[in-house]
Amino acid sequence: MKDPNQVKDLTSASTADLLAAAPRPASVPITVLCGFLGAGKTTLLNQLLSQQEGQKIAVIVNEFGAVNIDASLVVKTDETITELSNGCICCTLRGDLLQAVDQLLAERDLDAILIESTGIGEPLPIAQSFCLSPAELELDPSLPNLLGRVHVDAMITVVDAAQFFSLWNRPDTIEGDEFGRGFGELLAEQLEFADIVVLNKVDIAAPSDVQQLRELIALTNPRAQIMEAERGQLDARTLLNVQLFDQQVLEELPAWGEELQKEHIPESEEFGLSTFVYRQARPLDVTKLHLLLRGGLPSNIIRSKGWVRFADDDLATLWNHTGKLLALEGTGYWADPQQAVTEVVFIGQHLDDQARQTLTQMLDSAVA
Ligand SMILES: Nc1nc2c(ncn2[C@@H]2O[C@H](COP(=O)(O)OP(=O)(O)OP(=O)(O)O)[C@@H](O)[C@H]2O)c(=O)[nH]1
Ligand SMILES: [Mg+2]
Ligand SMILES: [Zn+2]
Repeated sequence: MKDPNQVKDLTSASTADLLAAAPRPASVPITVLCGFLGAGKTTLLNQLLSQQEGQKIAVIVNEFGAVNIDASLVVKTDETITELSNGCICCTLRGDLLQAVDQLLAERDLDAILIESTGIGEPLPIAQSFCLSPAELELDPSLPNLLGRVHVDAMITVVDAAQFFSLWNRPDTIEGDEFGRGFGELLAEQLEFADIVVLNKVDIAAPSDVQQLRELIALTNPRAQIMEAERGQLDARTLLNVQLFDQQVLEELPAWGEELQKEHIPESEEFGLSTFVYRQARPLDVTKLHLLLRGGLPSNIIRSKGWVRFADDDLATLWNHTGKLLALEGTGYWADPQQAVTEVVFIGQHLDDQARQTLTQMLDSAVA
């Protein structure tokens, strides 16, 4: 039998009361991993995912190059992995980011979304994408509005503590910049708008560099939590669901409004960065490649990564190079050795036809 009081209550309730009583999907927390090329974002992402048993997590991996190597490196669990390639989610792929998140929300009930930015992405515009409507972001107003459906939990910047200052002091400058600024500009922004800064690679970093980084962050972003890590090994409870992002604090910074007003030139353009993919179907000779790499890569190549197929084994070898460090590690067997090809993505400055040709000739000389 119906309770007459309940019927009466409902009929007298206002529309607002009824809406409030209806189950509302909770806003999904988003954690964004930023940090320069090769700092250790994917390494940290994998550490975090390995600690999330039973959680429904979606992962978005953004690569500046046309080939998404990172997506193949994210640990295989039941997480959905969305690949956004060939651009940057802080600028050229902003609309794609909104659409990707909207689609994830439509497809699944989620506990969290983890996003890995490209190494040249800026945290502030990425955060703004989840704080403002498409119209406020001056994007196509028909793009999905995520307000109220997601919120930023924390912006995390990963730093290569071993190579930070060599990049910071790199003489290359932004073309035409009246103050002669270079990569330091981007590195500073990545530190400035982070809620958490992970000083990674402390195993190979000079203690004086780690200390200097702490001092720099204390000066430029005193509200950031600083953590030191080796291969991103940190307790996920200190990084996820921490509610450290504070929109109000950011809104008060002059940079918030400036970012919305200025024309955002993609960092790739600003720093003259582009990518080149080397592909080779014939297997490489391991000794030849090692000898060739002993001389180092051209200094205009800042980051390179991909897969190498060697002639004498069926191991898929991961090529992972950042700044002055290059690692070649066998990570497992090719799913189909007949189809295996060497594919390495190079990210660097001045990657014109001549530079591409030089790289191609160099690597071709290692063909078995
Ligand atoms: N020695 C040392 N190497 C590390 C550490 N963390 C990561 N690496 C290595 O650094 C290289 C780059 O790591 P990734 O996690 O791919 O870096 P990333 O920031 O995701 O790189 P991009 O996505 O290309 O910008 C890899 O060869 C890692 O194995 C660390 O703490 N110590
Ligand atoms: Mg990565
Ligand atoms: Zn960008």
